Amino acid sequence: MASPARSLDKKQSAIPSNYAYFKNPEDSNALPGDSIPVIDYSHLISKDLDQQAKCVSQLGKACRDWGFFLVKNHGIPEKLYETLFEKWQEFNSMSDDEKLEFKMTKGVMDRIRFGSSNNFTTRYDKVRFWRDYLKLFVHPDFNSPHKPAGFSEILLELSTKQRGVMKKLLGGVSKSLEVEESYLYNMAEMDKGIEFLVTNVYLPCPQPELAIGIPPHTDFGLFTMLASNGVGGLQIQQKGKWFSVIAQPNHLMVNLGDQMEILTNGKYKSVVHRAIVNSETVRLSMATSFGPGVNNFVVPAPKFVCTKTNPPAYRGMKYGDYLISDQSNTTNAVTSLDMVRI
Ligand SMILES: O=C(O)CCC(=O)C(=O)O
Repeated sequence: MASPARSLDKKQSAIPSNYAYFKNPEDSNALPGDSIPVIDYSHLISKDLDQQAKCVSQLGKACRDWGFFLVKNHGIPEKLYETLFEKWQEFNSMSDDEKLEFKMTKGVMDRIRFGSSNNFTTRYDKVRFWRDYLKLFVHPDFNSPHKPAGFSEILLELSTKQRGVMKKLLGGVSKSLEVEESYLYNMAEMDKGIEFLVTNVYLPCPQPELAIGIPPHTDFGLFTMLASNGVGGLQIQQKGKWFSVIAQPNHLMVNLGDQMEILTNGKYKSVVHRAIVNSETVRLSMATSFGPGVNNFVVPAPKFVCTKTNPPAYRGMKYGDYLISDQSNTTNAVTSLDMVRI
């Protein structure tokens, strides 16, 4: 289970050939993401209704134009993320034997799953990815490794705080679609919603222009909130062009996912993104995907469908089945949406 990225000799100047992803090194390049929208969360929850309405309109524009935005002033202390990343690094520095109990045993619905590269690292990957991960289901039931000491506590605290931010953001997204604040939350039965948390580590890579951390993909949930240790690496696609997201202190990065595209009948799109690597610095990230309840049958919501002028563009599917199918993907398809597109 040792990740080859981890066992590389420090002086080694080339990646193992099964990590070569980019045929043309220039394909890892991207435009600077300085025009990516930034949402001021304090305005979204402001008592000043004009300020709030302006923010909702910015949020709607970000969802329509980018399927992605940064969130500042979200109120979650930066220190919590720093502690989380310290604990995540402590986890990574445990021996392979110590981590063995967290390896996937039954399948992608394992509540705790540690691994390297993709979900099925040895059986299916043609090209391996330059990352190790820990995947946890943290809602409706909270699951976490019991070591190192303090890891579980910080994961729970962050996940609880992020859920509060998620609820407000989803309310803002609903309002931007001119439906009541609780509309998307209720349609997706978010009280029972699946929250799937992934911590990633991307070690310095001797040939970052050839390797990739995570290849282009969309996320399966409604939206994903991402925090990092301040090292850049996330790139998003807009109109066929790649943009590098600038990692700004204590800004959350939010990308819309497949269930948002389905529920809104394509008004808001799930954004394609990827993680690239660098040769200098360890990059750490924590991605939290907020999705509907496991048994929620997700279809385009009635308010976004009109049989004559705007028929449903997606078939319905139970969210639990969608998630399993997405995570079991053996073809490395960019998006699972193709399963349900009409
Ligand atoms: O680490 C990142 O920037 C991206 C993470 C991601 O896309 C994922 O975990 O699915």
